[in-house]
Amino acid sequence: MTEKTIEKGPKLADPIEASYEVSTQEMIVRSHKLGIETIFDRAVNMKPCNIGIQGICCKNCAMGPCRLPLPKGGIEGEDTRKGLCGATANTIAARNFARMVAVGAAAHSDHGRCVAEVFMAAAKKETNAYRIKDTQKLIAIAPHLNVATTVEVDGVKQQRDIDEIALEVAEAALNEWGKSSGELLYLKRAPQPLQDIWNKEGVNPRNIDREIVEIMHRTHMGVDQDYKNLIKQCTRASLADGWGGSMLATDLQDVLFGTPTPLQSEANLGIMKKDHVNIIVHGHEPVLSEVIVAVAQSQEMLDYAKTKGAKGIQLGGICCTANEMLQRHGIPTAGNFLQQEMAIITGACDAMVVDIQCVMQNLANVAKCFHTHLITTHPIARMEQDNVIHIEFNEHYALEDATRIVKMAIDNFQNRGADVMIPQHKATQIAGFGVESIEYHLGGTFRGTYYTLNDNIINGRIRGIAGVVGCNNARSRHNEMHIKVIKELIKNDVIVLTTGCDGITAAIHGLLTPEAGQVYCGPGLAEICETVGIPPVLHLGSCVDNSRILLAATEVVKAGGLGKTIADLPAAGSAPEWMSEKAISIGQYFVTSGVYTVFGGTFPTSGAPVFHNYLSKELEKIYGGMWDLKTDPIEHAWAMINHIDKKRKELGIDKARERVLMDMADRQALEG
Ligand code: BF8
Repeated sequence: MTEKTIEKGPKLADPIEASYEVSTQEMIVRSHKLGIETIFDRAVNMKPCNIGIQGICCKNCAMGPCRLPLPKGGIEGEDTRKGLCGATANTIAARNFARMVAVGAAAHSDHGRCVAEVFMAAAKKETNAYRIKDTQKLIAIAPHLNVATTVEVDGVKQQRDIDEIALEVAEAALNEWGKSSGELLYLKRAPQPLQDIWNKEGVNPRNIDREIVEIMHRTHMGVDQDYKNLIKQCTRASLADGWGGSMLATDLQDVLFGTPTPLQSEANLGIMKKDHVNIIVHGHEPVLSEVIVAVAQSQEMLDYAKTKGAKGIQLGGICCTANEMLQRHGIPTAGNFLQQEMAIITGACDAMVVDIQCVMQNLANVAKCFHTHLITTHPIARMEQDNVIHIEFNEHYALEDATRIVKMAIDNFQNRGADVMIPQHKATQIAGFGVESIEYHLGGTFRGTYYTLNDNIINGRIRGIAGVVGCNNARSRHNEMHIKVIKELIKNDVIVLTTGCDGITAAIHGLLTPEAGQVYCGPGLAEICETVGIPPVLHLGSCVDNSRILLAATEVVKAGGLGKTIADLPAAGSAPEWMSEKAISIGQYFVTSGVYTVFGGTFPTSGAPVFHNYLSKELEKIYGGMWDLKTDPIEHAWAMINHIDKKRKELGIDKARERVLMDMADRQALEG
């Protein structure tokens, strides 16, 4: 390890102000001692552009960038701000917003495409690294892709050959990215009234790629200049993400690698082990990491590690690759987005294997200070620094690639310096929930439906459902918003579904155990957690698995008693520390699926009040969902709870909360 002094930026981050989480604070202190700069230091030295942050800087042509700052004291009367071409603040903000949706939808969907290609290779039996694992899920999703699962032989219905179904599912799925006619097939999985709205508005995606390309065209200089029309296209592209690329990614991953079921694991930097080879997988696409897990657990590799003086191999994950490995294999989580540099700064990371998305370029600079092998694996995500090793993923040679990577990490164990500091903090977590397991846990084996969940919402033990998801953002104190928002929600009997870095945060702070119910929840939710044995915060996986939340909400609608569509449910969404363009795409498909969605931090349209107002008020009249921004965590949570209470009132179940002990007559009166 070489010690370096920080050349730029005289200020260092205050560890306590930078993070709400102790092991991260410890690693920030260590980084300062070692003279290693991290994102936390850069955040205190570089302020964001105040115009860009409000969405009112246009750099879509070489006559600009045209910057349209809000006048001091706001706008009175007509908003006369214009770019050189005459583009208004609304047009500029809407175009910028649309491009964020396009990038976010592209990221999720391209991930889904890669999985579909691996799925195709597995279906054709072209690779020995993958096979169709969950045939039950394959049979469940096939009809949604118009693939028959049965065939009639001599007048008797029989199940079709699994290989044939898999091949047709692979073909139908891949077709969703570029078919020349029709609409996205998975839209039909949504509640009918929601489909009716999409049909009426004409926002049904035609295929996944087309909607993203069309945003890029429409936002070129001099094309779409009507913010309402631009938002329609945002809706198409975002629905192509949530009900398309992301949902296909989730489904195909489940079929290939197994549908998650609840399991126990651990979370935080303390999962790394001093006497083990530590391999961290980081990114989003689980296709190579799945094979790395299998190889690292093989006896051959464990024996090899012992020959190098290690007691074993410890795998850990960062970001959504972590969530994928956690939910299917119980691989512990090393940290969330803002902890990626910290995992290397422990000095105990023998290899960090990265794929796509949310991988900081500074990892290479941090890795240079240690023995860590930083290995990029994806053809579309390489790094320029010369200490980075590139081993390109190919589904046909995945086993060989994974073996090479694991061996490199083992060989590197002996190069570890003496100065190792692994924080001791880690927490137990129960993760791996999904549409199927919620049905099982809250419905029981006999009923196997969402009836019990609905019943507990109707009787008021559960006040409502919140989806709290998304990133960390170095502009706010790491993890603080996430935890304060979640704690306020569960304290008020709102059950939380989580994905992405929010899920990791909840795990690290001890909210993913059934015992958390007794400590942090209101009496109703605490009772459910104790009776059913679930945590008050259910971890549903990675960010593409937000599609699981859409389907869970649809199941709640189907189970009855809580309205006819997602917008009727006592439910709300939140991304308290968002930073990624993917979050904007997710938010847009939640809003246009009927969910009131609150973001923390900043919102990239605040400099264009008319357009901003359209997103935060007018969209509700069309889709039943709308955007909101709340920067204070308690206000943020209460905006969601108030929305939930509003929906309870509209459903006529607000009285039930006041009288939890009801007799049969009360119930009949309520139902009547
Ligand atoms: O897709 S929550 S920081 S890791 S973008 Fe990235 Fe945000 Fe984390 Fe997963 Ni999602």
